[in-house]
Amino acid sequence: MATPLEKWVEQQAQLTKPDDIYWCNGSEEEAHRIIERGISKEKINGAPVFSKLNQSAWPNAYYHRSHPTDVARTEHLTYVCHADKETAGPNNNWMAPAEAMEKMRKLSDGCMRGRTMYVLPYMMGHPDSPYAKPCIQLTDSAYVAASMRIMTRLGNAVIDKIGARENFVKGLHSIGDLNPERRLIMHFPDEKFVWSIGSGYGGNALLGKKCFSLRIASWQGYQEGWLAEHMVVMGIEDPEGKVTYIAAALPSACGKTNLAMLQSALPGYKIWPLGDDIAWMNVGSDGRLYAINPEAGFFGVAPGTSMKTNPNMIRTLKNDKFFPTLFTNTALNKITNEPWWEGLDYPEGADMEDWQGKTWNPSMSAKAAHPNARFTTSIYNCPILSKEYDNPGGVPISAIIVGGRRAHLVPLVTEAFNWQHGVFHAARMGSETTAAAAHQIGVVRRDPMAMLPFCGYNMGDYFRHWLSIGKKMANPPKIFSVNWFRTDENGSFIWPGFGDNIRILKWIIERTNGKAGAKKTAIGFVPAKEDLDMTGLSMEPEKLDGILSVNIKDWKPELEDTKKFLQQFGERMPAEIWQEFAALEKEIGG
Ligand code: SAT
Ligand code: MN
Repeated sequence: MATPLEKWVEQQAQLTKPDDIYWCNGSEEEAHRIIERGISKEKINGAPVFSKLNQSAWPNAYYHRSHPTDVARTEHLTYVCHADKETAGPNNNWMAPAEAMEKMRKLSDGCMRGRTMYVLPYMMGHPDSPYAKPCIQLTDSAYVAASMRIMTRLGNAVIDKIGARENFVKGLHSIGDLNPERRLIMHFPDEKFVWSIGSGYGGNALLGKKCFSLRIASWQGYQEGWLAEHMVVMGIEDPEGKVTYIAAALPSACGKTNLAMLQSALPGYKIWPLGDDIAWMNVGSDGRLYAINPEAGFFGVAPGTSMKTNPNMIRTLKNDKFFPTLFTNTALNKITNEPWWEGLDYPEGADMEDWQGKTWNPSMSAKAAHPNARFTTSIYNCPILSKEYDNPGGVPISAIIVGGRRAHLVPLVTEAFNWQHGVFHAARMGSETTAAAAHQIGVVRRDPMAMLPFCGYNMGDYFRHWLSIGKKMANPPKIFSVNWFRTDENGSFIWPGFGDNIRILKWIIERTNGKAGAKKTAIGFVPAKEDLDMTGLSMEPEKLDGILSVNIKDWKPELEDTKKFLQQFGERMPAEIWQEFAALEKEIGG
């Protein structure tokens, strides 16, 4: 007798009409075959899905160009289909589930004709973790199939885990005709189902990532009492060998991957990453918050990544342990057959093609790599991976960092007075937009907890949920906000960032164990110049003072903008958040 899983796959095949169906087992040998199909059979925009890169410089590496209209998440085409609009909240596009299903059924009828349907059984989280979830994604893209093997724990064992269950996590993905007019990413939270058509790019197509592990999982977490967050998870080892774990929320393309594997500028400090994008967090029986990274790979922004900014990422990309590593929409040096992007030294004698395959040279004003060009590589390739990564119980979190990209106003680091105040910090978080999603770049958008595009339900309820999680913990993490991105009058970054961010992390972990000093300001505790370890970094004292100071009068427009944002959530926004707002308003004065 067919299992519910087999029946479901069969039903989707009847609708989408692939030429054949292939059940993936997750083996390396199979991954080679999928890549091979992408080289010799499947095409995107008339060109092969993959080409093989220079294997001695970049072992296991393959190159992919996505369709030129399909280079970033498309938030305006992303819907969360709860039974009612209020539950989805003003932070989501909403469509009634029946209408959405009907629309998708029409778009999907025969969409896999001439292609193979890959059945991908994958786990989000370690299979032994009580927090892990068995999932199935169907896709007609070799690129997506190969990427999912990197980004998740993919294999046959998941089929056994699902067994006779009906309520496994489901994803149906087709690249369709890649026409943005027929592109939609639909979420059905109560059914744990994501249905995506018309895109082959990252977060739109690798459905285990933002679609399931954030939008659907955040809704599950809300109902079940845990948190699914857009956060880095990392351990920081001090010179005595003590490791403190932290989680950090920064919007897409604000340096989460660089933070997760930072190479310390302070001697004696070491970083042990567990994840660079997603954290699932549960309250443990000891009253602390425990985090796992449900993913198994990195899907990071290539431009700006170099031996100077993130040597550990370059080492990860050059590691040949786990097959394959993918480069998407970078430039390509035809002479050496190596990927290239802005931030790497320009190779002498290069014959460069840009991300669209057009001849390029450095005198051109356009970028060679797309600003959202990505690499996809297994977390097991990371030479500094935390030994706790596969711990099914996760790691205890001592500090939560929230941050954004702000050229002005917001100090380098601020510690919230307490959990509730920290949730308010997160609620009013803003960031200047980047190329990770298709919209105007560089305008401030409120992005609480870096979750605005990923919270699968009303954000007013989300803050209430955060407040209630806080009440469940005897020993909650401290909450900090950071901003590495202040610029001077010439538009240059004031703080060096990257490896020097360890100075801020050191202050943060010392605040969690009462060792570091701070001064109290209207928005929270901020380090005085002398509270930061500046050993080996020369910086004009006035500049450092500038990025550590709070001129509360300047915060008026910020507060007005915050008010407008919070008001959208009406009755759903908890009174506690408005209390914190009122307290700050009072500090700013009329
Ligand atoms: O495209 S993804 O959503 O996977 C990456 C990102 O925007 O953070
Ligand atoms: Mn992200």
